[in-house]
Amino acid sequence: MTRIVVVGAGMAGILSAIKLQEAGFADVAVYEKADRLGGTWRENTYPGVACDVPSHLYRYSFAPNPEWSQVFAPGEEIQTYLEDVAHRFGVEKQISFDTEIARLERRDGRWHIETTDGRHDVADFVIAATGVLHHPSYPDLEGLDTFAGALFHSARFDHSVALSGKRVGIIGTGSTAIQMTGALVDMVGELHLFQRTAQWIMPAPNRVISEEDKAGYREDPATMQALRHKLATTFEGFAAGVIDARSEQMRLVQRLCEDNLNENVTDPVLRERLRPTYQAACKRLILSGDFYAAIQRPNARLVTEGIERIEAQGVRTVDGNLHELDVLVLATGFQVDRFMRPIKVVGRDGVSLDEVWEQRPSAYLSVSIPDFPNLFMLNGPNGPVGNFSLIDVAEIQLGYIMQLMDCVLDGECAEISASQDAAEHFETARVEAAKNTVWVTGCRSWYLDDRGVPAAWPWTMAHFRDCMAHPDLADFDQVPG
Ligand code: N01
Repeated sequence: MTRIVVVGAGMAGILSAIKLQEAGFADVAVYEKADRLGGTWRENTYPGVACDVPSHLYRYSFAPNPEWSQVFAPGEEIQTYLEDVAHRFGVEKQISFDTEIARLERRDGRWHIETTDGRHDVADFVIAATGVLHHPSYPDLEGLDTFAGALFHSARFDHSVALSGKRVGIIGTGSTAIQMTGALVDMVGELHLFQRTAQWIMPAPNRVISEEDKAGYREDPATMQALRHKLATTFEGFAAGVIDARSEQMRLVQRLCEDNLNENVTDPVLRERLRPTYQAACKRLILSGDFYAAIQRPNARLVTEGIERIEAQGVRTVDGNLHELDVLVLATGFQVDRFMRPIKVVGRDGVSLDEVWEQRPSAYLSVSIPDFPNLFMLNGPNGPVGNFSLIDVAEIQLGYIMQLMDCVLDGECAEISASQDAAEHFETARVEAAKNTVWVTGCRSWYLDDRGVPAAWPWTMAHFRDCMAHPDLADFDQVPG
């Protein structure tokens, strides 16, 4: 019987388990290092956490949900949705919780799996569903360990710390910090937001979905489908805009963001401190309906002076001021180049993934790595990470991966992986196309790799769908059994 191991029980791992079960695979194991499924939605529990893709778009195509409470559902609701879907489709039993994989090794034509607690398994295929925004990035700030108050990363939010009336600092102004600012400002005594780089904010109020609308979606799912279609069209239009920095869509986004800033921040000094000096959408565009109001509350302080060091009492900025704090939250993002790592992955003829990815991660069409046969990635390197529903992306990738698996299962070959030539050709084309995108118009962001090349899909969603519809088998090494 074909054995398949899925790494990770987040959104993409659950998807894999469901789709593999549907396709008749009876021997599927999902390894999850935590004690609960949910991935990013299990880990990010900070106040204000919500998806920045509308919920009617961020859901499995086979599990529409008429119950979303808001346009951008809170994280907890998405976590419950994922748990509910896993339960409804009966895949929870396939998940081994508290089981972290330490090593994946290709030996004797199969994948040998070793867990951190010394267990072993063997599989014919491995699907890595390990996520992108997973490993917290901690800032390299002097004195971080000397802070006397509570200090934690946004993805490790410590809910045992009482915030009411406290002086709370947030380092960072990415999507996380912006969401947290709106949620915390009225709860805390003082909120100090440490901004290294200003952000363009696209106005996007998080409207509550009425009971009447929900009843309509329940009674007539076609209306929900129509809404999803409308949202997808809007997002794909935006995504088509970001790959051409001079596009009409980018001009519109720029204007909407400028109007938002000009019309909603009254103090001209604060307004200019909040005004970015780069093109809107160069960094991942932030959607928010409450940030400007929050940062203008009397107890909110925007700190734009650079951080000199962290001291026991708070944050010392380069102008010599000490911003005294009780709590410091690091909303400083993620190490986005990890993917399956720190798992030690050893492919054909002993080749190690750490060596192959020594400079930076790459993969043919973001799913397959030369010399790592029968191992595939969902939301792997350089895929469509920005401005799409990652659930849609994973569903499309999984359909492609299952066609590659069929080549083996139909006996056409024993192992399949992208050829070196195809992977190099894809990478060259991707780097070339990325030159036109808004992501390279002069800002620092997590989209950019060590060379400053966007580690993202620089084409349209339609092109992604075309590429992923059917594998071009000429691009693959197929080793006979
Ligand atoms: O992280 P980020 P994030 N000193 O990398 C600053 C997704 N997301 O967690 O801009 C001072 O965007 C850094 O400053 P700068 C979404 O895709 C999704 O906010 O580099 N500051 C920046 O402001 C998002 O894009 C949802 O100058 C330092 C911030 O930290 C992605 O996650 C919700 C610093 C990091 O911003 C990541 O967002 C929220 C230092 N030493 C987020 N180091 C959902 O939909 C870093 N910074 C679930």
